[in-house]
Amino acid sequence: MKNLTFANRWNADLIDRYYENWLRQPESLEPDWRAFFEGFELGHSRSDAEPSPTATATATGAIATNTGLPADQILQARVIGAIYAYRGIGHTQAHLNPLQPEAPQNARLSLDRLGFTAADLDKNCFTGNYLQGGTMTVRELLARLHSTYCGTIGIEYLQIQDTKRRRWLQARIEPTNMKPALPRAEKLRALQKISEAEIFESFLHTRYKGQKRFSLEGGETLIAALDALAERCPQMGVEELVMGMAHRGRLNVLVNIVGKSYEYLFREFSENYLPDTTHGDGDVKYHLGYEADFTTSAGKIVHIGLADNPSHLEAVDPVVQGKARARLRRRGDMEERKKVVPVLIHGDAAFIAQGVVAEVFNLSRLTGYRTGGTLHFVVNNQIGFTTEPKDARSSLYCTDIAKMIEVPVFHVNGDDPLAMVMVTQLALDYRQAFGDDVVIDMHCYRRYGHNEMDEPKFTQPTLYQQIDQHPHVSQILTQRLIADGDLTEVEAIQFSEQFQQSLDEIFTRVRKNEEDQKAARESQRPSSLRTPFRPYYSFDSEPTSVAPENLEKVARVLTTIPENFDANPKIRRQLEEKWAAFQKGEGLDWAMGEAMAFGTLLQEGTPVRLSGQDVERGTFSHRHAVLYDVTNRTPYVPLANISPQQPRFCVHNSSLSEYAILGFDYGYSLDYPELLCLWEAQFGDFANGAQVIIDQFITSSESKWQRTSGIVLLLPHGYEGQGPEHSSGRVERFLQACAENNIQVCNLTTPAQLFHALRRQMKRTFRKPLIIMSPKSLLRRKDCVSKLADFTEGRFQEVLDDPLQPKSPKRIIFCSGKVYYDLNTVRNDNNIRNTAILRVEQFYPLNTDLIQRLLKNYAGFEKIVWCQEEPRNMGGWAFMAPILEQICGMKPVYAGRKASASPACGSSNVHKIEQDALVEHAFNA
Ligand SMILES: Cc1ncc(C[n+]2csc(CCOP(=O)(O)OP(=O)(O)O)c2C)c(N)n1
Repeated sequence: MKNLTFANRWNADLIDRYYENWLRQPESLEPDWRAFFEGFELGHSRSDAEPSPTATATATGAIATNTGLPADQILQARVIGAIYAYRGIGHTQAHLNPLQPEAPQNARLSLDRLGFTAADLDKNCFTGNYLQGGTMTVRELLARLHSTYCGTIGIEYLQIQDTKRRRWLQARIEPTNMKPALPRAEKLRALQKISEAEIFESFLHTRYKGQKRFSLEGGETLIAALDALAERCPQMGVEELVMGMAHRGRLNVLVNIVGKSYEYLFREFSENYLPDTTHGDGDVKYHLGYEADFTTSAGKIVHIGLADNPSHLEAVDPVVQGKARARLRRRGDMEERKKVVPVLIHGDAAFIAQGVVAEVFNLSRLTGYRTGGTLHFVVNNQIGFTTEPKDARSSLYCTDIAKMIEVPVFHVNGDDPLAMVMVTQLALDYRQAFGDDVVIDMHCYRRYGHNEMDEPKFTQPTLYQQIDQHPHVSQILTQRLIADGDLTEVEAIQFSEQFQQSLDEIFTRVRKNEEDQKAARESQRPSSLRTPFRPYYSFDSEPTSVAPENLEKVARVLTTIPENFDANPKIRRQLEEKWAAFQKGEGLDWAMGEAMAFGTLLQEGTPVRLSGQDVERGTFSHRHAVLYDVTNRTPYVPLANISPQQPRFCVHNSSLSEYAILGFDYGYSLDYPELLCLWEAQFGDFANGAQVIIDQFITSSESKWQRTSGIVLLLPHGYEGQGPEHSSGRVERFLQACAENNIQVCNLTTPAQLFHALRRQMKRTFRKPLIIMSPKSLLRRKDCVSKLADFTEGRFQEVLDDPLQPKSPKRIIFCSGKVYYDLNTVRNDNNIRNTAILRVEQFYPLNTDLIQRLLKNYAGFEKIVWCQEEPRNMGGWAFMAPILEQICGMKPVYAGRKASASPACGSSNVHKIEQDALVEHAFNA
């Protein structure tokens, strides 16, 4: 305790540390220190809480102690307690809600509950690690703490365990008192941006009555904040912002931040507007993305892109992360991750309620998925459609989910734009310093209904009466700037008149001159990455076979264990077998097919990224893309050692998420089309956890937004008696979504087919998502192997002919995937000669010409059968039956499981009985 009399700024950190230790393990400290912290704790404990044995409540409610400690030490302990209390819960009495005239009061921060009496106020105290130590009166201290932590900004940061980060924040928060000291030019710019935002909305409101625009009004401060962000980017080393946001205020952001021209946007609103797509379905205007260069007031360029997004709230979040990661790679910033910043704008109701938000937070520090920190803005208008916060969340704040990753959360009153600008600048600086996310929760309101056709007074009559009376944020800021001497009344009026006038001019021009419209539209087309929609597909491709010497180089690396590397003996043996197979030129298995596709692509300069749960080893222990030394777990990645010049091979075990991870990799594939980007599901069944990404992005983004992706989905699929959730990649769902050549759906049966399919994916001039029902038992099936010649000479075959080429078969069985091997076994075992088996390797786009060509060799067949292992309402049956009928001129017979509510049965015995029956049926039906 003696030390305490010497408490000063140099040992404030020490006191802090002792305090943390005391909280965790009081007995670890000396008795003096224990007594000190007990006093401290009493100082800021609730007076109605159970008193500690050493404390008694006095008649005034203040706490007296009988520790025997001198009064000044008790006072000092309470001072430290008060500092902690304000830092921890000051935000609960910050004035955040613009619709409330007063800030809320939190009794825990009352003088009484902090343990002070009026008589303490003029006593001097030591401030510990607050403002680097020093002395001031208790009155001054409390006033200052109140002003810092309970103004129009509420800050939550004590959830951050890392002292460095907390100290950094304190150094920015406490000396500035969280009172923005912006240069006049920045203040005027904020006003200008808010005015532009307001006038833009009111312009659309009066000119395009009845059209949905999801007005930002009530939250216009967002535009000033985003502008301040872009303005600060160059000095913080940021070259690009990758943004994602939902409907609210999107048009405003597109025009006032991203740089879409007014002409272009107004044209989309005009009655005569027809999108200029000849194919594809397009999308509503408040879903469309855009990208352009933003020029700062200092003449520097920041590239800003806003991602296209569907109505599904928050679904775009992981996509934006993937896009940002791809663009970081483009800019060669794969270590520090400072040049590109993802920015996500959320609604309060969606942010706390949509689970994908938590999934995305969880990606923020993972090696394969981190993007160097995301800035989150919440347009917290205190309502979700008609639902109020009490029905929308169980947490205090809509941002509480962010606390799971220990990042700072700023709550800001949206009627204080200068505070928003200050916090935004601070947030970017923090992100650049620590590579972490930051959350800014802007408390505002929604001036109209959910959209412009919606009457909010049906459900929130009193709230909306209040909102009707509430002044616009531009008025509030104008008054403040006038009061501070930054602006004259005349200047303010002039500014808004000028802007209104220029909008009027643009509007007239748009109406009058169709030609101008076209020119403006063309010149405003985003320059990169967006390709005109053409539902183009070709079965052709550049050759995908590989010269034997190149294959050998790859195979050698894949099967060679480095010297001094102590490999697992089973893996060593497997690699020896693989090398022997390669040398023999036959018996190359599935894993080899995949690894040789990756290896040869890398050899030719194409980078590869594979992501998903446990993909490094592979769920079924077949891949072993990363080997671990058995003595020290040093990793070795054979595919990263193909050649010194090769691009990166990235393989990442992912978090246990489908939605966020598939969204991420889809986003990656959009903005890095030169890379082979694969996502593997643990079992295909789990892909439906990512159904929103499949439906809203992968299958439809080309048609809606002219965005093409070459992502590959590997979905382990096959009926092997493992039960309802380990059998089906739900091929039927993908087939139902097929149209306009949007995706490719495959169910492959040989390693060489996989090799060519993966290589073909990168060798063509167009990109289409590739969905592969990938195998499980076939990974080890002895007859599911390919010859080396299939790699050096072959190409991908959409339909595989029968290798036995039976003469004049009476029956043709069509099938796809693993069941082929079961059929072939029965045919061999029973010496059946009159049946040909054709394999549909690519369901969509289906190469019907090829089927017709193959059938010519089997002229005279009398019956066609579609055999599948999936239930009748699943698998390829519904898709293939009408096509086969058309091609063959006869109805196909169905051989497969009966229609079923669940994809597979739970008993492996029943499975076997069913499987045997359906295979037999294919030959007898
Ligand atoms: C996943 C999903 N569920 C439901 C909806 C329908 N919906 C559209 S906006 C909205 C309310 C959103 O509230 P909030 O997130 O607070 O944003 P705000 O509209 O208030 O800006 C709802 C429920 C949707 N678009 N997406």
